[in-house]
Amino acid sequence: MTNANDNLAGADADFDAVVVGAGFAGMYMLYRLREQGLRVRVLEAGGSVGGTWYWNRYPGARVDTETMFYSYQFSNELQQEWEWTQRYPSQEELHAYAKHVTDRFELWPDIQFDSPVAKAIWSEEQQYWSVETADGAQITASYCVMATGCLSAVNTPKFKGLENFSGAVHHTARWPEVGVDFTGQHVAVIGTGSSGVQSIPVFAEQAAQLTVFQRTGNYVIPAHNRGLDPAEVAEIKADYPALRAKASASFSGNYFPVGGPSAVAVSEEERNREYESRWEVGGLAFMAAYADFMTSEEANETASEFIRNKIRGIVKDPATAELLAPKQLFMCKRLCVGTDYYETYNRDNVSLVDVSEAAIDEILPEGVRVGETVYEVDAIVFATGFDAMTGALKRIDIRGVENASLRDLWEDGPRAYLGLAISKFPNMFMITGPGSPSVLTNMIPSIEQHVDWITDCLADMRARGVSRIEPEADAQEEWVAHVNEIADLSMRSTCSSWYLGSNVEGKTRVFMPYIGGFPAYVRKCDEIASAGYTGFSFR
Ligand code: NA7
Repeated sequence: MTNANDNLAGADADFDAVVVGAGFAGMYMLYRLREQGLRVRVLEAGGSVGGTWYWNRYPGARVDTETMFYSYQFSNELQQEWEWTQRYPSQEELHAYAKHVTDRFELWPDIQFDSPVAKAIWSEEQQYWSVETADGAQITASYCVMATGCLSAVNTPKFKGLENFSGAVHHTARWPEVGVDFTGQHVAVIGTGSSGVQSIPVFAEQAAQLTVFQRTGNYVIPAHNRGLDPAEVAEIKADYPALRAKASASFSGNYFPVGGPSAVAVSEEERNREYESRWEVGGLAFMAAYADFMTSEEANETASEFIRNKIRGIVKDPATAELLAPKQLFMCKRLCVGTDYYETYNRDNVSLVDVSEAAIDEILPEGVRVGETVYEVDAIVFATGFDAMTGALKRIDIRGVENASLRDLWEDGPRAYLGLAISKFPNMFMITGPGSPSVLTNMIPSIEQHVDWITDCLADMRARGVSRIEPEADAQEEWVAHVNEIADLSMRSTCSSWYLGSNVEGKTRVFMPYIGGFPAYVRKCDEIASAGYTGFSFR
């Protein structure tokens, strides 16, 4: 092993690198940095590894991406030995996988749990980061990697009177480990994004009465979840590297069958056949039916109307069906994948309340008030999502050179170079940060690409004897302009969604992820690295 402190900044620091977060990003970052001989400490707010798959343990929580491809590929032994049981495994299975990876690569000793990070301060004098947890403990490290997740900062709208509610209040992303028993209870669910879509059918089975408060109806494609067939798994595993490469070469890093270029260039009959077959297969692959959903309103409307008609066919009460039928463009918000979601509204114990125009006015001790109506409930579930992409970073007080505050600099939206690093914040990296494809792609391959890029960059720096890296302001501005410019070409940037921050009151509306596709982004990162890290300055 090399002496890790050779050529590293801040040789007096406690660690070579501190990684914030022990989700799939932080776990793999730890593995790669340690492989390089670096001394690493991971600080994790939660009580275990897995990030998203540790926190989101609400009933019905499961991944909506085919798990044979939503998993690590960095170790062939790992991907060969791990046996997924389902097409879309539950949170429990994903958490078990995270723990298995942590065991297998002996990551546990370097992860400190129950340690939410409150501050990260760069010292120009010492050339290191000083990272402070909420209890006031500090560690210092030459490099700081933010593996804080894109959907981890919980969004709880500030409803008037919430503190006076006499029953229990839960958020899907902070579900109690011991579970919650709603048997015999009247329950309110606020929010109908993925978390609401997955949990509502499960709550409906248990609760005496379930009232769903919907601000926006979402497009929900059936999951058709099933146990994985051993023969199918064996076939994938026999050809894993090639299939992974094929997935990475696709626009979203997913292994989807690619459809035609335009939904309106084919006959209605052919188009509906395509939609039917994708509806039957289920899942996010519906999005890949045609390439022009985000550039042609006419094309978009064909998919929207197909799904609305499905809803009208499933939901028996026509008024409820119309309320559920989404009005916004298909794919503008993250597409949901569900099991018996629309069917649940045929149950006698489930009702839907429209809060798109008349919003929730307040929470009373006995329930939820909308206009003159009070919905009396024993419990309220917030399925209200996250302060996406920037929330987890802005909730930490991050200070760079000359005490520059990330919160202030990102007041009008995030600015980062490649979504990987930020000007004025030397030796700090982000994994799947704003300005990278992240949430528009299959997250685990995106995470691996970022972690590998960062590791290679640090190895290159050590080989060249440089210890400090920071994006140049001009290169960053150019990248941000490019990210915005291509976002404007897509209708995705035109409607309310967490991609734009419109779900959080007061958040500046900026389309945050890079929409140019995974392959184009990877090419750009690789070009920059091979040209000697253009756009970065070194010392
Ligand atoms: P989402 O997708 O952000 O969904 C949150 C839901 O909560 C959505 O329906 C919101 O309506 C609703 N919401 C938020 N604030 C309010 C208020 N004040 N009143 C009523 N309704 C509200 O979060 P999820 O946790 O479901 O999913 C996040 C991602 O995780 C998902 O996209 C997948 O990638 C996995 P809105 O649509 O803003 O009108």
